[in-house]
Amino acid sequence: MTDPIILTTYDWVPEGPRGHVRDVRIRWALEEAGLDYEVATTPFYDRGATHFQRQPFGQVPFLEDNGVKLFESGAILLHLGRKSEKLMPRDAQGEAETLEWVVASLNSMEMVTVPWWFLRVSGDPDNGLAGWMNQRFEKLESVLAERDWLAASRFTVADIMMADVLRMPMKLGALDDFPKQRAYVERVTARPAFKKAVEDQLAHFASADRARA
Ligand SMILES: N[C@@H](CCC(=O)N[C@@H](CS)C(=O)NCC(=O)O)C(=O)O
Repeated sequence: MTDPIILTTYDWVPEGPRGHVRDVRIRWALEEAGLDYEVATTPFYDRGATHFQRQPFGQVPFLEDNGVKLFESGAILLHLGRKSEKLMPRDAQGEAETLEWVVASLNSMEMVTVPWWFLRVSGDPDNGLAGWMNQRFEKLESVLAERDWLAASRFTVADIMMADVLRMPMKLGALDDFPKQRAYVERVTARPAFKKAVEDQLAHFASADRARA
């Protein structure tokens, strides 16, 4: 008998990041896998010692799975991948491809997309990162010209991570010249588990608004 997995996110966030707070990646994977889970909260404004013990940077998400505690959305997705074959194949090559593309999503793509969009929404649209970011988009475009899914010729947690990383640049028009990536994001986010994850996150923060009113 196992307890539900506990996913922690903020108790409230401003309007801007709603739908994009990184707990959505984890909700999405949990929904895909059909794993039993509950959502817990930690204060957005008053980040105390308990929060920093669980997430050393005072961020979300973090997870507890029957005594196993971990932070970092990539680590959490890979942990869930080990729990469910729906998220990660069991053959060695398929698993290796899933691992490499989860890490590539974070360390080759998100490491430039986040600074780009953060500076852009902070009032510095010509922040000089677009050229570097576009080099990455050009390479990924070639990859996605040849396949529907990043790893193992099937949906995996690598697609959750990459599609979620690409969502904000796409929203801000950065993928306008990259049709394969736009089609990829549309294909992956058409999955019912993604739609439920976003709806649940939006409902969570809307209910926090009502509680604060
Ligand atoms: N590398 C971390 C990044 C986590 C992160 O940036 N979380 C955001 C929410 S999406 C956050 O907590 N931001 C508040 C802050 O950085 O103070 C991960 O992937 O889990």
